[in-house]
Formats: sequence, C-alpha cells, structure tokens
Amino acid sequence: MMTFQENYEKNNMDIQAEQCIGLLGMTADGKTTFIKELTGIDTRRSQEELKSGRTVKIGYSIMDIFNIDGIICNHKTEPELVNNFDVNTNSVKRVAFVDCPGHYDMIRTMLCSVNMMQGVIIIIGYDEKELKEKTSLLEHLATVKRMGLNKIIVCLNKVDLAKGNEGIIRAKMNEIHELLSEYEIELSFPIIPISALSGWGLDIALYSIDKVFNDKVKEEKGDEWLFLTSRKFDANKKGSSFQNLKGMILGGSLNYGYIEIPSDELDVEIRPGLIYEHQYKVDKRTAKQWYMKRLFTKVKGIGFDDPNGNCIKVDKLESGLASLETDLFPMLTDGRFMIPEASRINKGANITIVSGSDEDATKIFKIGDMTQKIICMKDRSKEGSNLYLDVCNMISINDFSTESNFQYDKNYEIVVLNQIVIGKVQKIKEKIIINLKNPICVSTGDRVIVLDLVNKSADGESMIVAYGKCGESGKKVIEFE
Ligand SMILES: Nc1nc2c(ncn2[C@@H]2O[C@H](COP(=O)(O)OP(=O)(O)OP(=O)(O)O)[C@@H](O)[C@H]2O)c(=O)[nH]1
Ligand SMILES: [Mg+2]
Repeated sequence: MMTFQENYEKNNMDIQAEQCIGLLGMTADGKTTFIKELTGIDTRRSQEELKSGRTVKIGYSIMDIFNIDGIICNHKTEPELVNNFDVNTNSVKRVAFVDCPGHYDMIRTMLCSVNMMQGVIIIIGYDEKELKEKTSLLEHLATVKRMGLNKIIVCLNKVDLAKGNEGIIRAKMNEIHELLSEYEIELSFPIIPISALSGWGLDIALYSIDKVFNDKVKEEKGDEWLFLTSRKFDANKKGSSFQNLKGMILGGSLNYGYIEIPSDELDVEIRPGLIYEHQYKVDKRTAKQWYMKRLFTKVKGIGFDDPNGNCIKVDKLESGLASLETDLFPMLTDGRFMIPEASRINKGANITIVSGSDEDATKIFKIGDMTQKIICMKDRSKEGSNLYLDVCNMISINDFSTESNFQYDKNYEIVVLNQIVIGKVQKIKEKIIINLKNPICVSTGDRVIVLDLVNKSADGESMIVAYGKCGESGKKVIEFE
C-alpha cells in the first residue's frame, strides 16, 4: 500500500480548491481539533498558539474528498481505500478550510476573513450551557446571517462527554435549532453529532461537506478580478544578498474573477496605495485632506498548497486560497516612511513630490497594513465595472440596522471586505455617515459591519452594533498624479 504522500507525488494533482469553508463557533469547542482530525493538519503555527492551544491568527488547511465507487471519503476516514486508489483529478473535490479564532477578543480577525468563505461549519461544544448567553457564538451567528452566507453545517461536538445519553444530545440539538431560528439561519444539512477528538461522526461531516459544497464557484466573470490579502511572507533566507532578494509574498484569497499571468509577470495594483494626510489652516482652524499615491507591483508567480502542504506553482488562479509572489520590497512594513526614499525602496511606487506654498518639501506616506490590501488589475476600466474600488475616508451605509446603543460622535471599528479601520459616526438618519481614521477601499454595495470593541459587551450581547451596505456617496481621497 502506498502512503498518502507517495500516492499524490505519483500523480499530478495540481487542482485549486474550489470552495473555501470557514470554521466558526466559540473558543475551545473544537474547530482546530475538527480540522486536524479530518485533514491531518494542525492549523496552529505561532508559538503563542502552540503554547495556549487557542487559535489567534486565521489557520488554513486543504483537503481532498474522494468518491470511490460511491463511498465519500478522504485519507483520514478511509486510509486504506484512498491509499490503494490511484488518486486522480477526476475523482476528487478539493476544498480549503479557514480556521477562525473563537474567542470574542479575536472577533476582528474572524470578521476580516469572512469574505473568503463560500460557507461555514459551526462547531458547538456539547458541554456549553445556555447558548443564548454566549457572546462569541451570537457574534458568529449574526455574521453568518449579515454576510449572506447560506451554506451552513452545524456539528455538535464532544458528544463523547455525553456518554451515550441520547436525551441530553437531543435537548442540546433543540436548543441549537431555537437559536438558529432566532437568527433566521437555515441549515444546509441536519445537525451532526460528532466527537472530533475520537473521530466519531467525521465520516458524516465529510459527507455533508461533499453534499453542501457541491457547486462550482468558477463562473465566467470577464477579465476583472480582486484578490484579498490576509498574510504576508518574506521568503528570503537570513543573510541573502541585496541583489538576490525575492519580493514579498502576499497570501489571501481570490474574491472575484480569475488571475492569469500572461507571459512571465503581471502588472497589478495594490489598493489603498500609499496614503498621506495633509493638514492645512483655514481661518485659524486645521483642516485635513487625504491623498493617495497609487501603488503598483508585478506578480511573478502564483502558488497554492496541496493537502500534503506542498506548494504547487501555477500561472492561472481560478478560485480559493493562494499566495502571490510580488515584486514588493520584502521588508516593507506597516509603518510610515519618508518620500522620496520610498521611490527607491520599491520601483513600482514612483512618488512625485507636490510642491506648494504650504507644502513640506518631504511628505510622510503610510503604506497601511499589508495584510489588509486589495490587489486588482493595473488597468481596470471603471466604465461598466462593478468594481469601483474607490479609496474613501468617509463612507455612507445604506440598508442598515443598528442596535440601540449605537451612538453619534463615537468611535467604532468598521469592517469592509478584508479591511478594518476606526471610524467616527457623523450622522445617523436615513443613512449612516462615518468618518474614517484611515482610508479604505470600498465599492457600492459592499457589506459593512460596525463593531464596538471599546465597551466590552455583557454576556449575551454582541460587539456588532450596526451593519449595512456601502452607499454611493463615499468621500474619495485625492490621487496624486
Ligand atoms: N472531550 C472532547 N474534547 C475535545 C473534543 N474536540 C476538542 N476537544 C478538546 O477541546 C479543547 C479545545 O479544542 P480546539 O480544537 O483547540 O478548540 P477551538 O474551537 O479551535 O478553540 P479556539 O481556537 O480558541 O477558537 C482541546 O483541549 C481539545 O482536545 C471532543 O470531541 N471531545
Ligand atoms: Mg482553534
């Protein structure tokens, strides 16, 4: 019998995960254990995570599901079957898991990853009491509803603790059904009792994933695309010479369309680019205006992982999680830097200094958080496009609903796509107007979530205080030529 890895190495399995499945639910209910038992991959990587056991950053894992003579399985549920089977791209469905932290302190991390997901598996621990009181579960359920996710599987985990007491399991399932109906969430599959630790029920969970995540995400979407970054890597070994430096690698997911590298590299834009806040005096008052210098780079390669953790290089990305090898200076940080030095740092960013009577000779630009950037085509036409991707420092929110404690002139955290920024509420009337501390990318219709992280909520009260959709009247930053 071949091993799982040998079987893959023998065959050319260069397929991309079509669907990305988020793992949601309260801390310590078993999301990471579930993925580990189902895929063999421990998504926890950092020292902090390995020490505490708790997920802090988003974890990723890839899994193949096989249909072998009608048996839906993978290398963990049916190792003999899979390892004796000549794996090939026709008999496999590849999916990606996005493992979110369940702790309510990490809600921002969870929210910024929701736009990667085509659906979710919500893991609920059998031993959790009073689900209605569990703040982070309520936040996760509210997010599923508000973000329009409709592929939903719920696993009742840790049923090994129930010691075969069916009555208690049934009562817990009823409690879950009641809570889901309060959020108007419809399940795509009946609740599955499992024990991730001992592997019970994982075959049914796998079957449910195969059934629920069964459509192809790939569609003809013209030649526009968006890639949302969530990670960045420096692939250079310590002591690499300057001439041999490799550019920054940006990890994330394809949100729209497909990316193709035509010959050996592709020119792309990173938005928001370099941003600069200009302050000037008007009648003894200080006024502010944001400027942006567009930031371009080259994508030289695309890579994605297979279930063994090997990186497969491709020149076309059609779906799912991937990493883009860029031309950006690898040590480019989230900090501020001086211009014109920046133009030497990264040849994509040619900064021209605007001179004026009250302008400083040198401006200090900010790059912002690289893990929350949106990558798109360099020459995307705005004509007839759905992807306006305006860079705004003031946004309006339409079709909104708010909680009673949502207030005027107060700071909140605003989540749009993979970006999170602090903003102050200017107006709450037929629409909400929010002034942002730093500019972000928005398109009309993008979903917005407003969080109140300052006032830690009481039990059973979510930190999500408002949600809605971006309106048209955002205040755009001015672009430098
Ligand atoms: N008895 C029992 N314990 C389990 C089961 N699944 C997970 N656990 C234990 O529960 C604890 C937490 O599991 P994790 O998988 O880290 O939980 P998580 O949902 O990823 O938690 P966060 O990352 O903080 O959101 C670990 O000690 C697991 O061993 C199960 O089926 N039965
Ligand atoms: Mg975890």
